[in-house]
Amino acid sequence: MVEAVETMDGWYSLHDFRTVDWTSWKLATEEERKEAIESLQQLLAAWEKVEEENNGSHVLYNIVGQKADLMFMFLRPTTNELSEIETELNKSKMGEFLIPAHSYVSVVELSKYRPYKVEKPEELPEIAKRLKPILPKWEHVCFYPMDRRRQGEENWYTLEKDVRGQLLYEHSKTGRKYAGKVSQIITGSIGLDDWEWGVTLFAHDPLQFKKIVYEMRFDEVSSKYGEFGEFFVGNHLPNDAIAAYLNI
Ligand code: 76R
Repeated sequence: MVEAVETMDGWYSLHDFRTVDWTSWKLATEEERKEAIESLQQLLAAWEKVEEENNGSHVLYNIVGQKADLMFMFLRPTTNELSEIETELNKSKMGEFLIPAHSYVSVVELSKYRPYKVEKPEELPEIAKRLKPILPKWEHVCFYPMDRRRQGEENWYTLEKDVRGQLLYEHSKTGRKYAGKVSQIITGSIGLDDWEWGVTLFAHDPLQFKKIVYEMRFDEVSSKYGEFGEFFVGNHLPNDAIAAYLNI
């Protein structure tokens, strides 16, 4: 029988996409808009405190194109906290002007394809840091979900573990060429959301998303076994740029 791989799982993740209801935003009074921006700043300040205390992490990006306007990505130890955050945002004054556009639930994942010398590698500081990462606040983000193919001869789930491990090792060699240019967080979503993995990439230059994804298309693990969902790409929205972004 084909052996599954053991995974190391870290913080739960919520990608929360919102569209600004620009019509009601424009109809709102100056005071209401101010109150709404302040409510968002308050939430961000509270989430920053969580991040400083290493109990989670978050980022906010402005999505390019019509799929959404904003993407929040939250990492927390439990799905309850993610749900609370989502509700908190909905209840806030800003929430009155945010229409849910899309969401994705997953958990930060590393697999144990390569052998580790210790029994509990998830406790090694460098691994623990990758399972519970402080999200980079790089200028650009790219998010998309993906599956491993299960069709005819191209079935990832009938490949032996060492073969899958070898293919992923080849894949990682392509990935490493982008060190410093692209930072990736792989989140597992089997049993949690519609696709099997979420891919979140951060870059200083959005062209690097096209370069890495294109180059990886030729790695066997993607050319034979990769199926991809919808792509979202965005620009970092730092706290001090939110008011200007919403200013009308
Ligand atoms: O353990 C590690 O993180 C190192 C080896 C590695 C694994 C096991 C690795 C390295 N990846 C692994 C697993 Mn990856 N990765 C993707 C995508 O668009 C595409 O074609 C694929 C989307 C990108 C861009 C990317 C980048 N990787 C995985 C898995 C889980 C598969 C499974 O278990 O079946 C998926 C879905 C996936 C997808 N990967 C790297 C990168 C980069 C940049 C690296 C090098 C990171 C580094 O070494 O610093």
